[in-house]
Amino acid sequence: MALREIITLPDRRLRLKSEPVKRIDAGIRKLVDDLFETMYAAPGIGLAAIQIGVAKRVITMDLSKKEEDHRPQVFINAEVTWKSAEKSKYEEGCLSIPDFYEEVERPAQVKVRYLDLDGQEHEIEASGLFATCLQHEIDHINGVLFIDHISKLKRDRITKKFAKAARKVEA
Ligand code: GNR
Ligand code: NI
Repeated sequence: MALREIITLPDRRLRLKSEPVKRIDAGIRKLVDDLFETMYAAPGIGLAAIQIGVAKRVITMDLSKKEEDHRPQVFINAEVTWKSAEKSKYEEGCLSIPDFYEEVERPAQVKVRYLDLDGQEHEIEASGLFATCLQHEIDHINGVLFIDHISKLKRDRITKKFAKAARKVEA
């Protein structure tokens, strides 16, 4: 396992559309291990491979509470197959947009189709935080960030802040 660096705004790789996984081999299993190590260390409740610079449709997640045992989940080639008309709001954050939190409105329930690490296909229905996190991570593998779902005014403010911070580091 290896701890990997999480890429942050304004890194343009965050806007890439990730490629489907064709074969679940040792490379993919290593990628999943690295994602878990990096996600737990951050700490975060979900992580998409593109956040460590790998444009493959691989997502890890663990929604267990601190007091509970780890409940690691892997979603390969995940896609939303159905969204509820009902919406819900949740205050989101993103490891690739550090220290910024904003309420995001999304479908309250979704159905998601994906492959597990054995290549078995599943279709699940999610609600609550699970639905929010799945949509946040599936957005990542499509090059979409949670700030794309907030007002343009707030999005521009945060985009500019990160662009300016990056220029300072460079200078
Ligand atoms: O750790 C994370 N917390 C979180 C909180 C609300 C909605 C989504 C998330 S995902 C985030 C980790 C992350 O950036 N995943 O891409
Ligand atoms: Ni994120």
